[in-house]
Amino acid sequence: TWVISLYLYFQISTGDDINLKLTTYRPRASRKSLIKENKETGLKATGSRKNSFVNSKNFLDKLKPVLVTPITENDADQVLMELGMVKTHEDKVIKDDGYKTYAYNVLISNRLSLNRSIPDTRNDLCKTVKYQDNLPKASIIVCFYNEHFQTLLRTIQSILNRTPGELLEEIILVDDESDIQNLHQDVLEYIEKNSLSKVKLLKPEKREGLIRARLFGAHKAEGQVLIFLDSHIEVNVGWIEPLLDRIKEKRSNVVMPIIDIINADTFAYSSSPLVRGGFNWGLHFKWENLPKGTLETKEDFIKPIKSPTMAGGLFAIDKKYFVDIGEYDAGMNIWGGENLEISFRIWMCGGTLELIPCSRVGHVFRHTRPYGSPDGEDTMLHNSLRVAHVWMDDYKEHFLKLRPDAKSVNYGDISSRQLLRQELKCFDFDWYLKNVYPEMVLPSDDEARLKKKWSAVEQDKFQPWHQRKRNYVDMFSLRLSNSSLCIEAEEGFKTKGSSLILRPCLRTKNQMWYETDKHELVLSQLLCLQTGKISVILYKCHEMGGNQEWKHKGGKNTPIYNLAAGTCLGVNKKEADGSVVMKMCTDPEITNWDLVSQVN
Ligand code: LR7
Ligand code: MN
Repeated sequence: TWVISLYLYFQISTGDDINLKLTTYRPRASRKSLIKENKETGLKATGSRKNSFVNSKNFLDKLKPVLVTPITENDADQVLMELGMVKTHEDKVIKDDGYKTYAYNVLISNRLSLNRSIPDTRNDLCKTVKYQDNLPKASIIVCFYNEHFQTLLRTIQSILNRTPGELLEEIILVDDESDIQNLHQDVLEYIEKNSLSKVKLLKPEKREGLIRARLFGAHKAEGQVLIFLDSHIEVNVGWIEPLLDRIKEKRSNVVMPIIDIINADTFAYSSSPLVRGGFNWGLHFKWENLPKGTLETKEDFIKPIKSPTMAGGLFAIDKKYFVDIGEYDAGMNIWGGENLEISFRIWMCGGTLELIPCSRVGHVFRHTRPYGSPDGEDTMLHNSLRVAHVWMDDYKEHFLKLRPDAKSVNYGDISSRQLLRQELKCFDFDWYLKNVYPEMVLPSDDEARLKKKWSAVEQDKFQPWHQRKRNYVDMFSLRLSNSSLCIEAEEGFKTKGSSLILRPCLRTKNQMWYETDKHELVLSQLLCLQTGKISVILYKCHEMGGNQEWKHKGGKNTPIYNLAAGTCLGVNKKEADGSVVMKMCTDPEITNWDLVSQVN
């Protein structure tokens, strides 16, 4: 592990990609003599953690770029932990500034290979599916505004690495007037230096917002199929074939991959369950469970699944069909609403919208959006009003009732979109609700009450599958190693916001930690241990990992690590009433802990 780690850091400091493949993992228990082999080079690293060696003098020199850096397997936690560590002041600045500009952990993104491997999250049956010959070629359109350089490059590399050349017409990057210094130039240089002949970098004359930027890209595209992707994604193996296959069957099939999760704090890649797109009367997109009976046989897990709406960012559509049904509403600004607009339009005007379970693409789900619109407009509201007035007939009243603030909002001229609807002879919204989305209920008082909580609702839309019952896997008190002091809540386990301090160990509720399968530490099954930059508090469990996700080796004398913070659980002084704080894990004074089981 240490050779590997050293190597990683060597590579990081030289700014190269991390080209190391760790293929062979033994279960944690039998890890004493683990072998790490780089398949492409045949180089091996063997040894225990304390004493490792490699079988070649020119180990570092000889490594050729390979497509792997597994970091999401359980056993690779160690590597990921290394990658996430904030070791210097400079690291901290990079990380903090990164969160401000991009709303995710760029420290980790910088350190990960652009060609890292990710787990194949498909159902096993997908591997046996045969697709038609002569699938159409795709133009992939990736718009970006102020995207983090390495993360954008990883998006591009993942597409190049996992898309058969004969199916890829081109990748069209649309730089939507990013104002990050040198970003445009750097991307251009990367394309030229690596002779990426299929990658084209374009730039509209002014900031257009993602909707018009996509239109700009689509108008330059030459492939038969358009695939839109966000700029912070990684496509998975075999992602494109099932999408193109379905479009080849019928050009009015609009298809989406399952959107896997790239954790914004750790960049760990994990599988998403099969959920479909819906919406609420505030016109916010939401994920929801599939109707009962959708998944009954084994085969159901790989069949296309009809979805009333799309999240927006990732889908494939026949180019001519895209034009025929009216592309996008060019009157929409910056961000929001276009996903419901195109969803309603596809269904109401004769197409279908489907999820393709065998196609998997990871997306960095951010907790916040790091940009607004240049003039401060609430573009989500502006765009939603256009959706409501063009497509929703009388049902728009439900939306308007929820948003009295919308009355004074100018949503521009919608006549050309109304004309489009007439010309396409689309079904009405009532048909859509009855035939495509019968599960949708009319607003109840409950939902009306929600109108004061829009921000909360918007947060919720992202990962509803996290909102399930907590699953406890262990229970212990946390004792400072070589002491008889334990962590407890200063203001009691029921107090949200309480800080944590050291007190003599007692078997009280106030010192009883429950660990969940998502690595949360829940004091007395109530509130979660949560890290700030330095402080540590008890807070409501949000079930989103990040600042509430703690890693440790178990047993005695283990550091307790928070990947999102890149730091470890420590104390300001090792005596009673000492405060629990976050510390550098490399601190010579690093605090280790004993997980003291409550039964013995
Ligand atoms: O002005 C802009 N110009 C741009 O080019 C603003 C954004 N963009 C780019 C941006 O760099 C990114 O690549 O547009 C893309 C989408 O912006 P994000 O990543 O900030 O949006 P999001 O992922 O938060 O939002 C989802 O909803 C949006 C509604 O307008 C878009 O449809 C996004 O594509 C969509 N993303 C997804 O569907 C991925 C899954 C997330 C969910 C749910
Ligand atoms: Mn996105």
